[in-house]
Amino acid sequence: MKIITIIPTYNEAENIGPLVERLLALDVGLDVLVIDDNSPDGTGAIVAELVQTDTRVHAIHRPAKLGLGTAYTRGFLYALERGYDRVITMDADFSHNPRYIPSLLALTETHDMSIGSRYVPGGGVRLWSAYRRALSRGANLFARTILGLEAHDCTAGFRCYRSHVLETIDPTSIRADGYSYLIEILWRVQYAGYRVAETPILFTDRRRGASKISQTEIFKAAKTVLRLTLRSKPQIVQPQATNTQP
Ligand SMILES: Nc1nc2c(ncn2[C@@H]2O[C@H](COP(=O)(O)OP(=O)(O)OP(=O)(O)O)[C@@H](O)[C@H]2O)c(=O)[nH]1
Ligand SMILES: [Mg+2]
Repeated sequence: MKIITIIPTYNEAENIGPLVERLLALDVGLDVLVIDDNSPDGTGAIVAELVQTDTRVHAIHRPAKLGLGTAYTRGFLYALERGYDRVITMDADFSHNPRYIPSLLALTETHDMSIGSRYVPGGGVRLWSAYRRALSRGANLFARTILGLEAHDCTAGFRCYRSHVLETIDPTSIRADGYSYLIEILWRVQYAGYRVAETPILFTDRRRGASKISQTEIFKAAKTVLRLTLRSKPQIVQPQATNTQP
């Protein structure tokens, strides 16, 4: 089975080397794809060096900060073109601990998509301010009640998709960015009838580097939820269901 982990980066020079090293040391046989948006701190050069030293490391260098959503989409296309079976996404800042990857992968044996979730029993957040906690909780409550999403952590970026899911939902047509992108993709996946599972994770605030979340990001997420509410459910042809054991 071919597995790829997509990591979008913007100013993650201190994190990307150690993270890639941890990922490659995992006993699951995965490749890594870093999508860097010409980070001013030189993340791109570090990644280019990693590509030279290990054939499992791949990189896409984009000319400017084009946003998290389009970075994911670019990565999904790369993975689909090259026939990967599983596509994992994670942040570069060690908020998403690589040790959860085996559980995420295991869940995709019986489900079409898995989420590393802060909001299921056993999961949680560490080192987050009360403000960030409230914000994240609020965003999820909003998405779950208004959009009827069943997952408990709808804004989590730590996910694993079976590749046929990405083919069906066509990420290139998603206009939303950042958290909104994650909400929209989950919305499409759920309403296409795919099976989504969550595994608890302990989410830790970024170890190093600067935060990129902004007020604008939060307003954008709220706007996306409202836009999706007003739209009819996606008309996606029912895909081949995953063959699950009773
Ligand atoms: N390629 C690319 N990556 C991005 C962009 N914005 C953020 N990222 C990366 O996306 C991941 C998530 O972004 P974070 O800055 O950690 O966002 P967050 O977790 O909401 O907030 P903090 O951890 O507090 O900064 C990280 O790996 C970032 O480096 C972007 O415009 N382009
Ligand atoms: Mg982060």
